[in-house]
Order: sequence, then C-alpha cells, then structure tokens
Amino acid sequence: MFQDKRAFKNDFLAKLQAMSGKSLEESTAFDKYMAVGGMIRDYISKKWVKTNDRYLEEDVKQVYYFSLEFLLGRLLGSNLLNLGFTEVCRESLVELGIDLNELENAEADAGLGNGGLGRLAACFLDSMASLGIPGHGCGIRYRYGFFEQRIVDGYQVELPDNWLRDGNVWEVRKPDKAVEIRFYGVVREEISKAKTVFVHENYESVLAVPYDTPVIGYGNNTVNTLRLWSAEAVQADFDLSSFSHGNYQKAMEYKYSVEAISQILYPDDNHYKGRELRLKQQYFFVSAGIQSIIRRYKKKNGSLRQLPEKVAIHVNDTHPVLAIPELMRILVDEEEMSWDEAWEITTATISYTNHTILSEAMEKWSTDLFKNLLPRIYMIVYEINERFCRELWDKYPGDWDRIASMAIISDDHIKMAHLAIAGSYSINGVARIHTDILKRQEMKNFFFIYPHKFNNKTNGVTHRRWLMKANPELAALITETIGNGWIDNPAEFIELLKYADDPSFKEQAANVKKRNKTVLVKMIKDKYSIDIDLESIFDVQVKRLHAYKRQLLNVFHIMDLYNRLLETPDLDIAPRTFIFGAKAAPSYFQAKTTIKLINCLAEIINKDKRIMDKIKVVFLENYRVSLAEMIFPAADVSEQISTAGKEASGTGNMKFMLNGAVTIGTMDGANIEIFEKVGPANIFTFGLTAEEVMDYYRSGGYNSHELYQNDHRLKAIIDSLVNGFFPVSAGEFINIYNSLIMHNDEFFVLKDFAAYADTQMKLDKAFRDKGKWLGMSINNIAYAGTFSSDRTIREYAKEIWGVRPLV
Ligand code: 26V
Repeated sequence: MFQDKRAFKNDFLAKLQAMSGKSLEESTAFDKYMAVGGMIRDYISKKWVKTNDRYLEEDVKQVYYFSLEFLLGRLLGSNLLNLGFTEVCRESLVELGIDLNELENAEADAGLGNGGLGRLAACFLDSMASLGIPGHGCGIRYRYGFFEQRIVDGYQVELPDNWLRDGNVWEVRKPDKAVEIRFYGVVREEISKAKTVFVHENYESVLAVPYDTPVIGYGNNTVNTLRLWSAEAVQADFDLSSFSHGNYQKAMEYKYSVEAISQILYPDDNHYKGRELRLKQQYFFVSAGIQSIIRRYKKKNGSLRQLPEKVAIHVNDTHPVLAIPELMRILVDEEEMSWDEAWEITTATISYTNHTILSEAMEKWSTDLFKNLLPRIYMIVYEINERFCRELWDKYPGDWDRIASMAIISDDHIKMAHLAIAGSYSINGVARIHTDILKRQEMKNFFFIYPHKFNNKTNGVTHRRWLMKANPELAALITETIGNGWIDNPAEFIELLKYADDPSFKEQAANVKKRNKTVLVKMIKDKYSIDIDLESIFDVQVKRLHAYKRQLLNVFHIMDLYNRLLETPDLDIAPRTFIFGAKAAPSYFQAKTTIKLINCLAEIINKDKRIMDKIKVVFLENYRVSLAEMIFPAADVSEQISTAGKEASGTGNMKFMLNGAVTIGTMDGANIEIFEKVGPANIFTFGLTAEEVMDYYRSGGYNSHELYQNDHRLKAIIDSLVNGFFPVSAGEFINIYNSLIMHNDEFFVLKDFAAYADTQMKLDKAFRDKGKWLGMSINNIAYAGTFSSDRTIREYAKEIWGVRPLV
C-alpha cells in the first residue's frame, strides 16, 4: 500500500473509486483526502488490533486520560508523518497530478476543545503513542465542535462548526460496546441479605455509543485509542408502541433531549456557568468511560482489588471529576465492596490536573440541581463529604471556619476541586509557578494535610506536529546540522548551540523563516487584501481572547507607536506587522469588544499613508489548530503578556520558541521556565511579578486613574477609546474604558504599559541587528527540547501513573 509509489498509486485509485464512486477526473479534493485516509485506516487496522491484544495479553498497566476536550486539529498530515509515509504519498500523488497539501486542506479540523487545555490533551495523546505508553483518551464526540468565527464589520460572529457533515474517515463506531447511563429518578433503600442496597428507579436511560479514533505513534507500531462517546436514545428511533398510542411527539422529544448531550462543546473557557446540560455531559462520558474500563478489566482480571495496579485514570481539570463517585458507585453498589475498600481503590486509581486558578473558572454545582439529575451520585458525594469533614474535625477540632472552607459540600454547592483533591492520589499544576501558587495560596489548606499528593508537571507540546509537520523546512535544516537524534530525543536540540554563531547556519535559518513568512504573507494578501512587508517584524499574539491575557496591552502599544509615528513619520524603527488571532466566548462582552477594537485599529492604521507602511495590523479570522500551524513557523515575536500569576502555563509560548520566535513576556506560567533555560539574553521580560500583583490585590495601593492622569502617552491612548477617534457609535468602547479607569484596571494593563513599551523598543533594536536576532532565535530552538510533551509525558508516566512503555 505504502511500500512504493507504484503500489500507492494502484491502491489509491482503487480506494478512491470504492469510497467515492467516482473516477479520478470527477473526484474532488475531499474525495481524494478520504481515499488516502481510508488507506491509512486499512494500513493501521492490524497494528491497532495488535496493540490492544498485546496490552491485554501482557496485562500491562494502562492509563486513561479523561477530558471533556481534545483539540486534535487535522489528522491526515500528522498520521502520514508518524507512519513515515509523507514522502511516498506526496510523490505518488504528484505523479497523478495531485497536490497533497490540497488534500490536507480538505480535512475539517477536529476542533473539540476551547484552547490550551484541549490542545494539551491532544499533544499528550501523540506523545503517549509515540513513546509506546499504553494510554488512551476518553471524551465526548461533539456533533458540533468549537464555533467557527467570522469577522463581520469588525465584529465576531459565531457559526456552528459542522465538522462531521461529510463524514469522518478516522473514526470507527462500536455499537456493540455501547453502555447505558442513568439520569434523574429516585433512589430507594432496600434490605437484601442483611445489607442495605440502593435501587435507582424511574430514571431516564441514555445510550452511550463509542466512536474510536486511532492514535498512531511515531515510528513505532503503537496504535492507541481515543474513545469519544455519543449520546443516543435507548429505544428505536420510531418507537412503535408510543407511535401507535399517539405519543410520537413524546418519543421525538425524548430522542432530541438525549441527543442534546453530545450536541455541542461549551465555548466558555475559564468561565463556569452552572448549566445542567454541562453536568449531564460530564456524568455521561465519565460513567461511560468507567463502565467500559471496568468491563475490559474484568475480561482479564477477576477481582477489582488490584485495579490500581492495572489502571490509572487521569482527570483533565475538574470536568471529569465525577469519575470519583462513579467508580465508588460501581465498586460499592455493583461489586458489593465495603466503602473503605472501595475508597482505597478509588483514591489509588485517580489523579488530577488543575489548569487554572481563576476563581470564576472553579466548578461548583448547586446541590438541588445535582441531586435531581444524579440522585445516587449525590448520595455518594454526600458520604465522601461527611467522612472528609470528620477527618478534618479530628485534625482541627472546633475550627469550623477552616472545615467549612475545605468541605466538598458547603453553601448548598458541591466544590468539584475539593472533591478532586480528596478523591485522588496526585494533584498537579502545569508549570512551576502555577504549582507553587496552588500549594501556597489557592490550595494551601489541602497542601497542609496532603503534601505528598501535590506535584508539578510543566506542560509541553508535541514537536512532531508543531515542528516536523508545521515547519518541515526548519526540521530538515536541524537534521542536516545535528543529525536526526532530536526526533526521538528532543533534548538534542541543544546541539544547535554550537551553530548559534555560525554564519552559514544562521543564513539558512533566516531563509527558512523568510519562506515561512512568505506563505503567511500570501495568505493574508489573498484573504484580506492587505500588503505585508516581508522584512517587517512579525509580532504575533494568538490565543483565546481574555482580559487576563491582555490583548489590550498589545493594542495600547500599537496605538502608542502609531501616535509616535504621526508625530515623527521618520521614527527610526523596524517595520512591524502586528498579527492577532483569537476567539471570544460568545457571551463574554468585553472580549468581543476587544476584537472590534483591534479591527477598528487595523482599519485606521493599514490605510493611513502618512506612516508609510511602517506598521500594519492584521486580525486573522477563525484561529484554530490548522491556522496555528501556518502562523508559528512565520513568527518573529511571541507575545506572552498575561498579568503575572494568571496564566497557569501557556503552551503557545512553547510552539513559538520551537519555531525560532523570540518571546516578549511577563514572568508568568511557563515563561519563567523558558527564561531560565534561554537566559536573559534570549528573551524580553517586563512587568510586575506575581508577588507584586498579589501584594496589590491584598493590600491595595494601585490607582489606575492616577497613572492615567500622569502618563500623557497613556492618557492619549485611553482617551481615544471614547473621544471619537474611532469611527464607531459613542459608547462602543466605554466598557473597556470603564474597566480600566472606573474599576481600577484589574489586570494592571496601565501599570505594565511603560515597561512593556520600553521593552518593545529594546526588542526593535535587537531585531535590527540581524546577526544578534538570529542568534537569539537559534538559542530558543536549542532550548526547546525541555518543552516537548514527550518530556512531560515521561514524567507523568513515571511519577504519577506508574505506567511503562511496551517495547
Ligand atoms: C474551564 C471551564 C470552566 C467551566 C466552564 C467551561 C470551561 C471550559 C474550559 C475550561 C478550561 C480552562 C482552563 C484552561 O484551558 N487552562 C489552560 O490550560 C493550559 C494547559 O494546561 C495552560 O497552558 C493555560 O495556561 C491555561 O489557561
């Protein structure tokens, strides 16, 4: 099939006909993409079965990564890469007059995630498979992924992401492995054989049907599984009995209400809103996942007592934390284990990662809502809370305040993070500073009683997708220079340090960057009709739109630069292109206003002839994984400017670094660890530290209005939000103005502005020294090995899960 070009072409033409029913001439790019996808599926099917058989036969410990989000992006390119078939495929297709890139572009992104947390889950799957670790994903097969963003008159408009419309070549439906999930109803206690048993009655049944997607390891024979669950009605679509009783409408209502569970991905990132459907989604996939794990486990092992020796279940943030009471339910109610034994097993099986400390993101469910939807699970959580509070009481007799603040249930709400901490054996943050903040502040009281549970696992990104796939020319140059050992061992990037001063290597690296910039320039010209100077600094901020990420600070710097250029048109600066990409949560008003502001500013600056094209501003619509793959390789500057203490880690920062961009950033998240690796000469840092921010929050002393009054540059910028400078209705940007001036600038945009603008000037100077800049760029690549998710996953495997690669 893939052994040589002749075999490939034969099989491809046959597959194309079989799948599309069309001739080569008639077929579309999508048909051809499906055909190659079908070939890959056939090719890996044996390896997939074999991988599972070996896991079962050799009875190895397996890890299940539970996540409400998996932001995979496209799979054709990365599957070809991991199988080593990119070249044979590309060349064979050329001989048929077909461009592989065009087929890749025909694939819809699997956008089943909001941002960092979902993309991390996808990088982890790639690393687990590539390291040969028996590890699988478990999540929801959303009918609609993260919304598609259109910019209309500068405003964000959301469209449904109908990613499954034309079918999904990678998934396999497994109806025989479906399980039943129960919602609502009542629980009756009964005495049976001198034991209390709990009978759940009058519940509503939902069928969870799994769709499996292969996760193909790089250059090994491992094919792991991402299992995504879809909700279906239990009865046949047209239930004859209710139909004949005139209950057609009722039957259909039930069907639609069930299907709603896996219909959409909630598009809020870092903002919790206690919606019942969201809780339903959480229990739905967690219960399905645990039931299927137990079923598989029992095939091989008799007693569930050894479960933690064979199974690790990892919960990605608190979203899947119902895994804890669900596992308890199965052990206690179905396996008839004692509570204590069940608790011992559960807390030795489940581990938890925290991804944010923003208080508005902390999940807490109203007990009324919870009890109504999940009556038996509520009873179990209630019991967990009782026992936990008793334990606290023994440690802190009489200290009601402390106990109330740590309780799992308090103020008529269930605190999911507290449940996660009590019910798991490991709790980790995603960068050193983040873990330290958890231990010292947010989870201080828990750290005090369970110090052994807390640990750090600094995030990473897969260098296969984010370098080899996204930036093949840079990957080839690195291999030419230091050999290909870095592919299996990204720490070897460090060998590049020897070439950081090598003029010929530098020139080649510069040429690669230039070609990548050319690709982006062409896309921008074609799509937005904006002319970009190839020699300009490509200064990029791509991430979710959120006040704490401070896209506003970036905007203020651009406005200031513009003002200065108007005063001094021949201002001595390198030309710059400011590139943004960001989606705002549909209900996040200020974030949407910020998008409008960026687009208004772009409009003004890009058409102002007076500044002689010194600066341009581009807002790239619909930021997503496949667009990111085009952006990172073309970036010169990586904007990582969150308010210190707020960005748990960041992973975009790592993707930029890996592609030779230089960071301008605050001492926040993983920026700190990047700084420690590359050293102060190869990164631009500025602004308040997390401690300083904390001190202001604790003790006051910050007055944004004073800053506004005293800094004439800042005043000019902020005034222009509301003085008619922008051609919008009065009041358009008043909420931004108010958040800064009337509500004392919660994220310290004004406070960090001067330091940011100064640092940007230093960056400008460094960029104009071409040799120096290239050295910085190369240093960044050289130190990027640490931030490969292979390093991260090895740490999880060894220090949390206790799983080993199967070789
Ligand atoms: C939270 C919530 C809260 C409830 C409502 C829906 C919803 C949806 C998503 C989230 C996730 C927010 C947490 C998150 O994405 N954190 C990011 O995780 C990255 C990976 O660890 C990390 O690099 C980013 O710094 C962090 O913001």
